[in-house]
Amino acid sequence: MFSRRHPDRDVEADVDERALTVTGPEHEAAGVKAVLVSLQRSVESMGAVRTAATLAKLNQRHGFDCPGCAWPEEHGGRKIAEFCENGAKAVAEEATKRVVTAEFFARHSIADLEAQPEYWLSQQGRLTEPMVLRPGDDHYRPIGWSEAFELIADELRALDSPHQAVFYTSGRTSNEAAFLYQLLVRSFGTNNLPDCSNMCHESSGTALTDAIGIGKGSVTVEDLVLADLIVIAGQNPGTNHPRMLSVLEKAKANGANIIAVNPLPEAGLIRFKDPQKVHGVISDGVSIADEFVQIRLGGDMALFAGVGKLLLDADDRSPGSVVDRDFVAKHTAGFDAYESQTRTVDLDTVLEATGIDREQLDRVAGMMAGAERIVVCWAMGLTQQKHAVPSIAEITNVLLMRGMIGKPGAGLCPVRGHSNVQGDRTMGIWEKMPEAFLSALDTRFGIESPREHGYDTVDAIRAMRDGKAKVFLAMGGNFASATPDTEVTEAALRKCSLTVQVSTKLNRSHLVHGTTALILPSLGRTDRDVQAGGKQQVSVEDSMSMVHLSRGSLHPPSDDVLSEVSIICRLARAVLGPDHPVPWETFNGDYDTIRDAIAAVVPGCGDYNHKVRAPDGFQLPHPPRDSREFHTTTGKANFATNPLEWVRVPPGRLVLQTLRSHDQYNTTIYGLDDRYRGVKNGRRVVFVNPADLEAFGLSGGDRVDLVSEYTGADGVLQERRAEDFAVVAYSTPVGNAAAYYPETNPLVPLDHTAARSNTPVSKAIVVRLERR
Ligand SMILES: Nc1nc2c(c(=O)[nH]1)N[C@H]1C(S)=C(S)[C@@H](COP(=O)(O)OP(=O)(O)OC[C@H]3O[C@@H](n4cnc5c(=O)[nH]c(N)nc54)[C@H](O)[C@@H]3O)O[C@H]1N2
Ligand SMILES: Nc1nc2c(c(=O)[nH]1)N[C@H]1C(S)=C(S)[C@@H](COP(=O)(O)OP(=O)(O)OC[C@H]3O[C@@H](n4cnc5c(=O)[nH]c(N)nc54)[C@H](O)[C@@H]3O)O[C@H]1N2
Ligand SMILES: [Mo]
Repeated sequence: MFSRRHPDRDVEADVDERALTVTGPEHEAAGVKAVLVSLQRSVESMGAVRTAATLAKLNQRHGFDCPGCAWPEEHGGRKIAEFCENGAKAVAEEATKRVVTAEFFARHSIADLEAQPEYWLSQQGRLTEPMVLRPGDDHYRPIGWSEAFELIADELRALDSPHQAVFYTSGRTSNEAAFLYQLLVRSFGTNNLPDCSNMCHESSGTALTDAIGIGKGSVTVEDLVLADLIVIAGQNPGTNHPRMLSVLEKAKANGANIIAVNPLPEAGLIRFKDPQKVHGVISDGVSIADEFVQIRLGGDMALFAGVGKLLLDADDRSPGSVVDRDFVAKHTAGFDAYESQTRTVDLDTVLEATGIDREQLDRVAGMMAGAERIVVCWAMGLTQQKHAVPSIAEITNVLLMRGMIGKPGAGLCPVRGHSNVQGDRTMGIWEKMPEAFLSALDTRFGIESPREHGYDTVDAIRAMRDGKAKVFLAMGGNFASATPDTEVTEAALRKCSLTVQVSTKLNRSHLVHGTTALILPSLGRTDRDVQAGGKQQVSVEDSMSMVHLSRGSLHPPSDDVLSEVSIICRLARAVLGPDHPVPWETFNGDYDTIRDAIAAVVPGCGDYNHKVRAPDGFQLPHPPRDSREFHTTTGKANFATNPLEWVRVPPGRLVLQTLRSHDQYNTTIYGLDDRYRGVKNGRRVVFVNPADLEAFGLSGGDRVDLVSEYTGADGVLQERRAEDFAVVAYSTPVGNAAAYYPETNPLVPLDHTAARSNTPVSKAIVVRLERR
């Protein structure tokens, strides 16, 4: 019944959105339904036997790392099944038996495929052989691997400068592949290494590096379980990090309070049933948030500034009870400036910016003042704002004042997205790696890495748009759909002489192509990887700096699919020639040799091959967490003082956030339902407060166009349009709306980026609704 799909037919994917139904949000996450949904999904696409074999290995010591999110596995004996509904969906998506063959591309022209939605494209199955689109041709056709590598090498060598090439990375790439990829790119002569992190947690890295000297979070799972107060701001764990919920449940069982700061009452934040536990399945579930702060979009900096002021007031009433004077004196710099600025914060402004009332602000401050071990978690609601960096700095200020860094049960917890996005950065995927890394790389390999900074994601789009970059290569991801300003980005990609996508599944980036285009199919996390030296394993780093091995075991979708490591090594040989000092062939044959190189170059990775083989892997050093050491400009943790910023709603307009439904992984759409928000059979919906609907004379179900309004640096008003969305009345602050990414990416102006991190502002776009 579940045999491999016949390649002579397309997979049907129902994309009819006319059947949209809206039932209103659910008030709890997971539970029986989640288990059933995940198994049903997996069986549909993988078959029953493959499902059982695959899910049994997911996140187990001798299995593979979940290609879903970057939430860590728990230590000390894994549960029988350490996965969640959405992890199972991510696995089913990759481990599907459906395949896309040369015959599929012969049947479908580019124009034909371009007319299909992203959902349909990904449902067609795994890519099975390298394909090329030659200049002027309207179909992808098969090409041999060697010929493909020669073609790329010829294009790269024909450039006037290595800086005319851009090398993107998405966050699923293993540490081994990431390390070799940056080595190839730097050997070639550029730092043009944009990655998905530029659109994701770049703001966290920027703020934390200033404040504590390292861009990573300072807590472990154990700290969350020990905390007595956990704040979750701008994150929807029920959908995006479901395994986090069982940790929150444990923390609550230990007596922790939880504050959820979010414009939306997200199901997982309100109530949760643990599908991993029998009692969870049958009980009524646990109430997660003790305090739900329904904040206005972009109000977080004001919230934490207001809390800071109230904490100082509380300390005045009982000196030393709130401010950790000892920690502040010994370990921090800049407290006096922070204190004098924060004392002047106007609480009426805070109430206006956040939209909450004074009683709730007092309650939140009271909880922050009374707790002994506080963890603050955040994700895209904080990082994708214009003032993301100062907002995260304000959170850090409050934790520093309370001495909440470098002690058990307390700290900063940016919750990462892609399963290895943090590891990729550790391995050197960054357009501005520090000098120490580059010189270690040069010493190890006898190369000369370029020193001038490269393009990040937004700058890479500008460079292609302006004709400064001509070759685009992506190690995974879906650049055309994931980036802002779709029309501008697509035009930029189309200007390239060559676009190359290393991918597992078909996506829009294969159809928005340069003069010549290549699709290079790669193995995924779940696939068996056998090289000259035998069966290989790779390593990954989770959101809490734990590094461990991952071994795929499934039969690859075809014999003509290469691992990312092989693709990089063979491409390097073609581009850099046989005399290049890096032993590419040795690396390709045995990944232990790559790990030896990582040990020599990457800070904290000494003895990598040995340490990564410990049953649960090893934890990378984190000086603030480990020993309250801060490698900052002052040698101490830095308080920040920034002018207070928030997001205002212009009259007659709404501020729109773009977010994920429960049935997608970034640009990969699993289905058309958002179960927790009560939406079925449709993604072109916009969630609006009923009072706004009334003011606009609209009602639920009406169809509208979303028109974004943005004034550029030249003072000229720009408009962008996304057509035909159904209006859904929803609980969101007045003036704030929400709609799904990537359908709304055409509305995000390329220049609308966060100060300093250059992250696209995907969570605050001024729009008007135009009735159709
Ligand atoms: N199943 C699944 N898992 C995923 C992903 C996926 O697409 N699907 N994506 C992965 C990736 S790459 C990432 S980065 C993470 C993303 O994980 P999240 O950051 O949880 O993802 P978003 O859907 O963007 O949700 C942002 C949340 O922030 C809230 N929010 C928006 N603006 C504001 C604001 O101004 N202030 C506050 N306080 N809250 C705000 C929104 O209401 C929403 O709850 O998930 C990862 N895991
Ligand atoms: N408007 C708006 N835009 C956003 C966001 C938002 O919240 N709103 N979020 C941003 C964020 S947080 C992120 S992280 C980016 C995500 O940006 P990307 O990482 O570029 O996008 P994904 O959709 O995760 O990429 C999916 C594709 O990756 C390929 N793939 C999957 N697994 C593998 C693998 O193992 N190897 C290889 N080689 N390829 C693989 C498949 O072909 C699949 O089609 O989007 C950003 N864009
Ligand atoms: Mo992300």
